[in-house]
Amino acid sequence: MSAVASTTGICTRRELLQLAAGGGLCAGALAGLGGPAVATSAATVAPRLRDLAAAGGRFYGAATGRRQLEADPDFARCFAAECGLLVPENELKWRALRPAPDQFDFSGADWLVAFARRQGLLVRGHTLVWHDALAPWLQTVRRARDAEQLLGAHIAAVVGRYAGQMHSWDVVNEVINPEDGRADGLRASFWQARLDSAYIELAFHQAAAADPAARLVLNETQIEYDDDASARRRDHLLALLQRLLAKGVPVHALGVQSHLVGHVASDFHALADFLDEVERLGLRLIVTELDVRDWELPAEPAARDAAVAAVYADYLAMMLPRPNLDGVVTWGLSDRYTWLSEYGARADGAPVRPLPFDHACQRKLAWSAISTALQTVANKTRT
Ligand code: 9MR
Repeated sequence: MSAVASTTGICTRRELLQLAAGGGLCAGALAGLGGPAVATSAATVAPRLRDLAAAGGRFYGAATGRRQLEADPDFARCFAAECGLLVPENELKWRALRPAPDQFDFSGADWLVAFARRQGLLVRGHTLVWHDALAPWLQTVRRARDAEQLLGAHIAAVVGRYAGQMHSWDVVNEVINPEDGRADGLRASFWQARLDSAYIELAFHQAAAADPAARLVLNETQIEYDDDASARRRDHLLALLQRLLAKGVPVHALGVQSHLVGHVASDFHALADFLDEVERLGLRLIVTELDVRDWELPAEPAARDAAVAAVYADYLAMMLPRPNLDGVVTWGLSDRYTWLSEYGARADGAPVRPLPFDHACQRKLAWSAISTALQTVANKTRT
């Protein structure tokens, strides 16, 4: 059974669920929740997620944006204190980087990479090839030859600019979509239409040439649950990874996005079996975009937080001890800044609470769940 523990106590998953149903708060759940790690009094500084992760040979990090860090010093302090890695949430997408066919705008990404360097954080690059957030002018590119030239030059320029500074790159993002009806399960995207599935190999080879040190990641979504749709995606994904590796394409890791839902209970056993196969292929694993959507959970914040934390606990109990896992990234750090405010809004209009820190950048039960899972791995590493 997974549990949310801390230095002074432990809160089992059952207690979290009782809490979600309106029960009282257990002692363990409260420990470590005194606030963000930036508190100045030594007495209130609990271990930070970045240190707990490092003690177990993992990293903990989060996605963020220049505007958040620049305009909100409290948030920036909390981010730098708690995270060991930063992912630009939008600044490295084509829409941000490519205002015109012959132009690059690196201002946002450069700012974030400089922030990370000042704070001693690793950086992950996200993302070189995606069907979404494309530059609008790309739609005028029709010929395969032009698309290939553009993609190659884009990757050479972007990956080359940050060569030696990136822990890893999401080279291709969300390329599986069986709903599009292709036999190989690949998504019918802009890139697929122009270059057929060759764009995937091309992207990995180009990225490897531009930065031989970065871990090259195939990042995928909606593969986490035990339902038929996820199972189909996992089957196509495994076949794709096998094909790429058999051809010598430099894929180093699978990114498991991990956008989870609070009202669906799971022990993630189907995902675990799939990840066993992926690890047997010799690939590393990264949890790249973890958050827990709370839109169908009760309105009362304490109950909601407990249900969200139980999902974090169950998921990370399966994920974190995996031998090939590099680390965990949450898609945002504080509920103050999350894509789910827009894309996962609640019917009752209450602000969403999917992340480890609340709107005021105070630690929540989800923080305890992550910290416990990290601590468990760190303890095993020591013994
Ligand atoms: O969180 C991101 C949001 O701010 C953007 O508007 C959106 C479109 O670019 O992308 C969101 O991030 C996505 C990530 O890049 C890929 N996986 C799904 C994420 C959530 O939609």
